[in-house]
Amino acid sequence: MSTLTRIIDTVAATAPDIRAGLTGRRTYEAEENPSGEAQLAADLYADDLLSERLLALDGVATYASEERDDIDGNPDADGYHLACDPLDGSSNLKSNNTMGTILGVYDAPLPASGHDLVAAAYVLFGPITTMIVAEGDSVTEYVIEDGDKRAVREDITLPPEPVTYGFGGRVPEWTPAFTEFAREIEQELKLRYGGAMIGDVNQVLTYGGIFAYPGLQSRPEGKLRLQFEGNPIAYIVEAAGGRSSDGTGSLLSVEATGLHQRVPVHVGNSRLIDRLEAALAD
Ligand code: FBP
Repeated sequence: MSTLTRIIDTVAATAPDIRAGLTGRRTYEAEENPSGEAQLAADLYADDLLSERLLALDGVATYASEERDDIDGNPDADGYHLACDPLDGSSNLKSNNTMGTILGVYDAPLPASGHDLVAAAYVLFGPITTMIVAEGDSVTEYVIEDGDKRAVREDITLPPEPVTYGFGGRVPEWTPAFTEFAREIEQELKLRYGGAMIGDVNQVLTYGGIFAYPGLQSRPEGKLRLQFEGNPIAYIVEAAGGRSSDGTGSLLSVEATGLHQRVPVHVGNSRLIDRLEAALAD
């Protein structure tokens, strides 16, 4: 079995343990993550479980996550470098809404370019637990039951006719150019924004459309982290025939300058991302 398959299977096998451990961990800890956000007990629990199990695998050199300052493992060792968002959308736990785990598998020490990704995946804790895995240009959806993953959709591509949109950040904080673009999209598509990027991106992967957490007037670099969120989601959407953008070009081409750097994230059907870039260039 390849190292990549063992990594993906370990994340799938850990998902039920994470889900089972959420109930009693809906309280905030005293600490903040490196991005200055409050950490839930569940964030730390999921991070510890994943780091312990993934770093134990042969062929895994390092593990980094949005919940810890530093990279663990041996950056000089042969093997993959893993970037993880252990609980994306964790602010949804208190209101019992969707969230999940994001993983990027890099073939270079972090921080690395999106072009160094060899695979990316996310586990979605929705009514059921599913996992989307992209490797090369193939994207597969699995249902996770009792830690086993069963393929239910293969060779996933974005439906050509977009249906849904989801835009993060407060509307008054949007730039005038993004606001103008959003006003157009609102006339064309249905709103699907649930506060967890992977839930919203799964709408786009399933029905077609666009998800964005744009650069804001007070924070032009946006909210989402390039290594743990932007790159893996861009890799998956591009493998499914869509496009990603930081506003000017593919997220995968954004220069990696810091482990916890933020980046504006826009992903979806290619022609919608083309229109977004044209609107932001105006
Ligand atoms: P976490 O990974 O810390 O949960 O943050 C990311 C996120 O929750 C995304 O999943 C989501 O798109 C966004 O932040 C929601 O932000 P906001 O609360 O500003 O709408």
